[in-house]
Amino acid sequence: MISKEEFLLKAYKLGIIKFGNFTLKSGIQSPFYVDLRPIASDPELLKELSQQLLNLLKKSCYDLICGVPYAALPMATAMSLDSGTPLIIKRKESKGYGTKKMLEGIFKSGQTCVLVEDVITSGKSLIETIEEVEKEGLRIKDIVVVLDREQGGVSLLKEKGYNVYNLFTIEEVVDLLYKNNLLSQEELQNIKNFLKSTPIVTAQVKSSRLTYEEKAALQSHPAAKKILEIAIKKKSNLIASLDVSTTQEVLQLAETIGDTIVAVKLHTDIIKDFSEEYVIKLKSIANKKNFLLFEDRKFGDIGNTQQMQFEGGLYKISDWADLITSHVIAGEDSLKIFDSKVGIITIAEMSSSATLTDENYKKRAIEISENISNVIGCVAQSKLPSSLLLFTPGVNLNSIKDKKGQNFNTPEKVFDKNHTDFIIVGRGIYKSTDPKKEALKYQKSGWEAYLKNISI
Ligand code: 5BU
Repeated sequence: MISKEEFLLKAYKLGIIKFGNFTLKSGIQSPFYVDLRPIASDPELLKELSQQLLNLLKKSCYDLICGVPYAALPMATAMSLDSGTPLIIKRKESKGYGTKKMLEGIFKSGQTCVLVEDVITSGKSLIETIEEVEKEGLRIKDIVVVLDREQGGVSLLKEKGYNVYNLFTIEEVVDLLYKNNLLSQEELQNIKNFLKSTPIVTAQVKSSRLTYEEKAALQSHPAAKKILEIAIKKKSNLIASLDVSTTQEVLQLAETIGDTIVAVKLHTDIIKDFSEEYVIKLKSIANKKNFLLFEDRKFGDIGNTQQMQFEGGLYKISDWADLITSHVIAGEDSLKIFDSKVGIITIAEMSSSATLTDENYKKRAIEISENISNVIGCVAQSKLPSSLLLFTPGVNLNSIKDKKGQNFNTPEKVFDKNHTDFIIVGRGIYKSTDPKKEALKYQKSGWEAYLKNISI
């Protein structure tokens, strides 16, 4: 491998940096212009660049490489060939949802992907790529960049928790060129003044999370379509978890807060006086107030037992639940026994401290969920691929944890960080002295967080 300086001088000869007076995309007048694309016209130099970039990543662990389109594509390809790491390709053009994929190549959610970028200015293109890649369930920890124009992009990405490794900063480049008599003192000063005086640009990026309308168009299961339609109609993404112990309390709460929610989530096995009559009354309130019935049964057994638990026993869940939760612990076949009418929500990741649902578990849970047609989404505490709806429990506006292992986040946080679809609130509502007022508060706060999430 040649030195960085030698590499730069060879690249300079190809015309990757020009000095003069240039108008940038942003309208700013710049005394230099950088374009790294010519490097691909010199295969030896491209190979050299790939080695330099791989060297920056020598302490990183990753399964895949992805270049930010288009300029970094040859670089990422060369790195893939050099390192034997599979390449994935991100499309630049927008696609008709449900028809073409945004990421091409073979990958599985949960894998770690390194991003490669040629020049970073505000970080906008990188953030767009990150959103697309993470949406498919891939993890990004490291980003490698050939040149940092020192305009705010690197700090923005670091703030967001990514490691950014850059081969050069623009300052280093001009210093090296000056040292090699390729730049006059005056030009050097001119550039340095420009760098000092140019305002830091903050990337304004359109969020790439899908809207409820877009998700409804993607979903084929009736329960998924229904919950999204209710969300749009009621301007609510709130699921109330009514973890109370009598049918009277459930019915009363359902009646009181029914207008503000998309579903009532239940743990029917904690109710003392369950009866068929209760189910009839609850269904009638659900119809009147337009919300779904969601039994949080968390099935976790072999298919044969789960089927008996779902269809039989006291509760006959299959008779009335629109949605149910199930673990994936017993493997894919155990999930195939549920009636196709019920929407299954798998448990991919739990909200409790020290849960065993680590990254690898989540990755496998997502794979299984994507293979079963009536799985409509997952319970998780981080982003999911856009084909699955994300249901987030552990939401509370007033607490950060309880004393039994539960962790809470605010609606704003789970939308902002995880692009959730539905918030699940238990004690925040049913334990309050005024559940109606509190449900309205969560409805409003969840909806505002969603609107903010789709607009930024
Ligand atoms: P809370 O009172 O807001 O903590 O109630 C949360 C509800 O969501 C409760 O019924 C839990 O059983 C449920 N839950 C959860 O809190 N965390 C998880 O990871 C899963 C379910 Br899965």
